[in-house]
Amino acid sequence: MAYQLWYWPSIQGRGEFVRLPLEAAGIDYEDCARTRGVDALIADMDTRGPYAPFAPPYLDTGTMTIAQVAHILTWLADAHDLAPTDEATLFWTIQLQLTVTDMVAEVHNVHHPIAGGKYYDEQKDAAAANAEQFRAERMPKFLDYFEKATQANRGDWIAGDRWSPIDTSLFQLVAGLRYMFPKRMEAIEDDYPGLIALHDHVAALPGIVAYLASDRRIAFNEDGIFRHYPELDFA
Ligand SMILES: N[C@@H](CCC(=O)N[C@@H](CS)C(=O)NCC(=O)O)C(=O)O
Repeated sequence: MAYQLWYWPSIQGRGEFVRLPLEAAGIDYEDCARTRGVDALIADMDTRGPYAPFAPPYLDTGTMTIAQVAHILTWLADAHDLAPTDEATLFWTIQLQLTVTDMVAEVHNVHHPIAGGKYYDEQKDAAAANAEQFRAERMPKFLDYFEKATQANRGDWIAGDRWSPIDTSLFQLVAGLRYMFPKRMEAIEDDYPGLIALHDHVAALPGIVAYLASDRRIAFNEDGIFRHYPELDFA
């Protein structure tokens, strides 16, 4: 039976971090809110009682429902034999994935520094200030950390000789930052050769090539996490 992935249907958002390894591994899934509509997602969350996820994305495996991106990816990697087999390496890749979650939250707060429930237009001044410190301090700090992680392994991937979900997540991070901050990324990308090589290796995976060319890949847009507001992007 195909897994049911539930996520907002019009954005890449956090759901993309789950879609990518499903696509790369050729795992059968239904992107339910895209096939059934956004009201179906809201209704579905309501049916899950005390076990309801706090927020999408969540994956219904047929026997249980898992929310939180890093948690979903840990389960998927284990269930589909994608995870590093060595325990220390496995826990390190989960640690990296949780750090991706942290960075994604900060990326979101760049354009929503005051309140997630308010529009960007209502917090533009605070967003400009937040973007400035994000570009100058947080972005290089996170990217330095991930770049160093790419040095742990001689091969094409973060760990071992095959990709795992942290690789597809780092691909998405690079792709998203390039969309959101094209000027800033162009200025600093050369500092991250390992990360850019990793991005390119993921982009060349057959499942990812097919996915990116398909209409299943939603274009980046200004409703998602990685939003391009030119007034927030400087080298
Ligand atoms: N830490 C969670 C965050 C989930 C999350 O914030 N989902 C967003 C969409 S990207 C949402 O729908 N949030 C609704 C809310 O926080 O009320 C994860 O990584 O899955």
